[in-house]
Amino acid sequence: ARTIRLKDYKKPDYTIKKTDLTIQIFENYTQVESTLHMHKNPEVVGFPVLQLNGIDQQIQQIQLDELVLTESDYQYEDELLTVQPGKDEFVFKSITHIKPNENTSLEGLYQSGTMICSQCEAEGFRKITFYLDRPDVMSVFTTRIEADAKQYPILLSNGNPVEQGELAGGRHFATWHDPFPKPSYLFAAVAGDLVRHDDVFVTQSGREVSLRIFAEAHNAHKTDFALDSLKRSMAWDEKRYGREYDLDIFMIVASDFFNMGAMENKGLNIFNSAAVLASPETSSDDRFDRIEAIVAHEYFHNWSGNRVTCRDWFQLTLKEGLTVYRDSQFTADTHNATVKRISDVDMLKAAQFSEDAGPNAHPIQPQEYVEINNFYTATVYEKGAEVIGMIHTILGEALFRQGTDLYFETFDGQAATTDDFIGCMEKVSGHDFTQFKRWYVQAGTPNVAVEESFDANAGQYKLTFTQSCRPTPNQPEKRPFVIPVKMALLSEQGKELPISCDGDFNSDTSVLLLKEATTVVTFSGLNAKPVASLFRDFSAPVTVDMALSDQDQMTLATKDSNAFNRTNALQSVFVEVIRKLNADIDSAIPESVDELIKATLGDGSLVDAVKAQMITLPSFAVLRTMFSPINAQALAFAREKLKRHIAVTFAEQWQQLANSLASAQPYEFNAAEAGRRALHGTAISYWVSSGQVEAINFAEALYRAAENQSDRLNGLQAVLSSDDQERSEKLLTHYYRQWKDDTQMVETWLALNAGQKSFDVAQANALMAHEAFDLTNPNKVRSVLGAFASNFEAFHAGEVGNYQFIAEQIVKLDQVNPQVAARFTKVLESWRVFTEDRGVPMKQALEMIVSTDGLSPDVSELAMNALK
Ligand code: HT7
Ligand code: ZN
Repeated sequence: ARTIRLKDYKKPDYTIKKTDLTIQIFENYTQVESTLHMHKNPEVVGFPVLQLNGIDQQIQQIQLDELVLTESDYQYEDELLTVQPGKDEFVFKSITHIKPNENTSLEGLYQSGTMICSQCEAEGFRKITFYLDRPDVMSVFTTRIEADAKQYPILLSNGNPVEQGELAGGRHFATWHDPFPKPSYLFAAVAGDLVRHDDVFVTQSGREVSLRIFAEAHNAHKTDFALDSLKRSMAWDEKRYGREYDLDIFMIVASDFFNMGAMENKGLNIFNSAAVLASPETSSDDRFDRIEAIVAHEYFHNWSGNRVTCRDWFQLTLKEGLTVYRDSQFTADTHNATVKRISDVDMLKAAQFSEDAGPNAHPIQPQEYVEINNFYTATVYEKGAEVIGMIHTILGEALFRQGTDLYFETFDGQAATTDDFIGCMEKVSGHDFTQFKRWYVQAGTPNVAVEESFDANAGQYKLTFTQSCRPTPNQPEKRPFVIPVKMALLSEQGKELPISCDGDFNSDTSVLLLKEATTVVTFSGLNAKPVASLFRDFSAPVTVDMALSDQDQMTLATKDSNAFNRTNALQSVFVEVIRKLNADIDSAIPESVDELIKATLGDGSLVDAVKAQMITLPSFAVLRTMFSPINAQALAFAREKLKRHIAVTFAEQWQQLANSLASAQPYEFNAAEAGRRALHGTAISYWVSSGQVEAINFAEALYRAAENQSDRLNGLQAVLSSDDQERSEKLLTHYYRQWKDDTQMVETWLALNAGQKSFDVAQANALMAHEAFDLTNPNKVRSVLGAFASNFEAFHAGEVGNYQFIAEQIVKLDQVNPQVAARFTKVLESWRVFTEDRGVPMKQALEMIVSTDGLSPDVSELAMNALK
């Protein structure tokens, strides 16, 4: 497989001004007729050959202007069709056949349940027809779809509908025109027997936009929440970013077979059913949260991604980092900003810090790739959003907004670069981002070591910040990053003190900038040693080492006025206790743990959701990034011991909360109610963990009586985490019987099974043989293999044979769906961090994968890197 490098970027020799497609869907194949109105790039001398991308195209006819080419006039090999146009302006036409019903990769045009749908990002369009399948070729598309009228009454594509009608033989057609030039990755087509739900949005300039959500009949009753989320997203983007929707119609289609969450195709978003369909009966609060965020994310792409797109795939973070940042702001504005920040940072630490520490570490702007699908990562998305967030932190809201306005105006209708974006920020602010741009090209999570000293006589407090960043593949040395430290100095009572210092400190934003490897800052006018609250709201994606006295740690964990930092301080206490227990399971649990839990539970100023986040122990996904080597069993025991300690010590309080936080009111999804249910679930989980029989009875009763999925899962998950195997099995059997006809509930059921502490290979095989499982359906695969692999206690602290099992599944899945298979190789890439008893079998499993014949570039790129 070929390595693609950013430094080799070259403008295309030819562009496609206009694309006319006719897609005729037949029983066993689909015919695609494509007419491309092409121009030679005026800067190019002579007449280079035209090479169009195309995968699995059965050629029926190739034509240049009026001339039908014979086989000797063109060449089709290595997924490229080569012709010689010999003109500045010409029409290229192809007629090809493709087989959507045999396409299990779920890229290109494929069958999903009863419908046919498309997925083109990043390079799926070349599976539909021959094309210059690269994002800097932007074209105006007109698409006509023809199909059997009974089987596929709904025919959709991008843009506005222009014509529809009947055809002979029970067939019909619909034609769509998208006036906005777009790259092929934003193309979409759908044919199906779908139920439609309508709404209307009136834009700020008074235009009426039709909103439509389509789903197969079995999913059709769950679209209200997504429609509502969409309208709120549209209004928010107008208000916060001045961005108005542009077409007359905005459509969403729900698909049961989908590789990722959703896709922002122009005017026709296609969603994984699990990321759009919600009902209180079947969706937990987390699911509602996720759906709202994904609907918003895809909608926001209409500007950050579609109107302004990426020049090449090395610019992916330009649209993804910015859009993740925008959707996080939307959720923060809509619900509770602290809750959102805590959960985003948790996710960053779990998914991105581990990526940065592993063999596939890459900067948010990778410099090379083999398979672009492998770069839709937490680094490009989530760390990319953190980088945008740092720009916001440095400039402040007003300048940041001027910068995005300038960016959208200047590059509207163009394929842009990350430099173009930064250039706009520099223009509006006069700030020099040259050094800051290192965040785009250097991989790895920087560490900031902080030392403090206090001179009581001079009233001076000194902080010394030393930044470093470990080597990552191909980057042995890093140059210093620009690191914004949002900060406050607190009195022992937690009061914020005025800041006067000699550092690069902005008192309007409370942000101190670190630019050197070592920065020393002296704060003056202090009559007692302050407590430093640093990196407030996680102002930079770094790890921090600072030795704090117990007293300062307590001040931060109980009194810091920044709720994010307060939570972080409390969680650090848990981490340190787990660290001690990990080294010696008999070590004593300090009293500070009890004091902190007591103070947190008794603090009336904290909202329920934050309370729940504060007292929940750090997940294994986060913990594992803090241990090297990881002794999986020791870590599992350590966390369990601390959990039981808190459970038993506060059993009475958990019981009281389990009762007082119960509600018989009808389900409502809002921040306060979701927070109440989160704290309720946390209390029940601790109470059950205390071992009291009443607790597990309470959890089972809650499960059985629940009228919404959040309550149901609060009860069920508590039972499943207990040692009561029999009861767990009974409830899981009951759950499946009750919900076996609901696709999303069945996916959850599979994941609940695979999430049990005792889950093993035998159970995994049984689950994969169950009628509910389907290897060609990514949601089902993720529910079983994904849930098993992220179940630390079962997967890493269980049998070492788990690694061989997952390797075998990856190899099998690779034949069906390489993109999804590749995601699972990441499970094994951290083999070097584990103690040998796990690390060696993990490595052997990777070796088995790599030695397999016919591996996809997707899997082989990641697996080979992991072994380097
Ligand atoms: N821009 C999309 C990324 C994507 C994707 C989506 C669905 C299936 C396959 C895909 N490959 C890449 C999703 C997003 O970030 O909004
Ligand atoms: Zn996106």
